[in-house]
Amino acid sequence: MKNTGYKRLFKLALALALTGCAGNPAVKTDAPYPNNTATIHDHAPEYQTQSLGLTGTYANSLAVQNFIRHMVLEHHFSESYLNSLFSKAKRLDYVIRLENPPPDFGPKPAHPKSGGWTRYRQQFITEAHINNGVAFWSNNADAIQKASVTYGVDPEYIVAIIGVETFFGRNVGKTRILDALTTLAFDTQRRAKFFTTELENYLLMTREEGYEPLQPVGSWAGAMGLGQFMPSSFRRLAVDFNNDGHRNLWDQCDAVGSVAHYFARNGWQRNMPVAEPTRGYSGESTIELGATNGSEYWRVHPNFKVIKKYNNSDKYAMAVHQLALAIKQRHL
Ligand SMILES: [Ca+2]
Repeated sequence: MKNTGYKRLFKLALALALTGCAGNPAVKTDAPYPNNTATIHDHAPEYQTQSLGLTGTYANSLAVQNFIRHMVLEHHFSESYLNSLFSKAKRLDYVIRLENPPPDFGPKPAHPKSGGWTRYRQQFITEAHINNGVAFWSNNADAIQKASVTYGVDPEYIVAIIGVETFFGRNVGKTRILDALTTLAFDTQRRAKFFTTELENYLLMTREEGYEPLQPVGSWAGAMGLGQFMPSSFRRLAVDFNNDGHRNLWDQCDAVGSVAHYFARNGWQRNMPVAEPTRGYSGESTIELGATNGSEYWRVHPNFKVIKKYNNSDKYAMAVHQLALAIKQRHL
């Protein structure tokens, strides 16, 4: 076993030396991922045939029991292992509150709220975001260049997404993913089906990637890493961009490659326009944003819609676009 460890270390060192990905990171993130490679089976010895039973918060939840049964039948997880895992899952009240905002009564306004865009923009188009974006780009120059060429994505948009999502890795979230997704799947209604599927993907992801399921942390909604991927996106689109044998979205290099891959798979076209200001509303490809001093109108292109695949909001996509341009201007 020792020999395997050394080989792995050697391979890791070689991969880092070749790619130059991990050198001089712009920000240091606490590692919210396991540093061992134990698989899920290590915790579920095969001789354990007698069910240990479900205890804890979800001891009497029929929905959790049914979910465990599904994972056993469909994906051949050990029942006693999942019982033990879900016995440690916690119901998080703040997650329930965030998923259920107070209802918005009244008719939908014909125009966006005055000032809504201005306030949103002020959160992301800041000196700190621009300067840290330039630093992130410099510190990950090789990876960003390689990702841009490999996937055909303009580099400034890779940087800007990571800036808007997690302030370049500083805010990757502190909620245990297992707790977040268990709470959302079994203690909320609105998107319970979606989150149940994400929980299923999460357990599969931990098994495939060798994560200990109680360890990864992220957003209250279960998004992970610098690019805030949900588990289904992680399984489909994350890439091992530093070639160390693991897809690790808390790693800057893997995150850069994975965000670019996400964009490519959603149809990004390099060197094509994203949006430009226009005067007034002129049909399908115009959006209206509520600024403090009146509405702004923008003509948007297919790349704008690709950004919205990441987060389906005009304000979000416009913030990514404007941050990308600001970072690029200062980087050059
Ligand atoms: Ca990797």
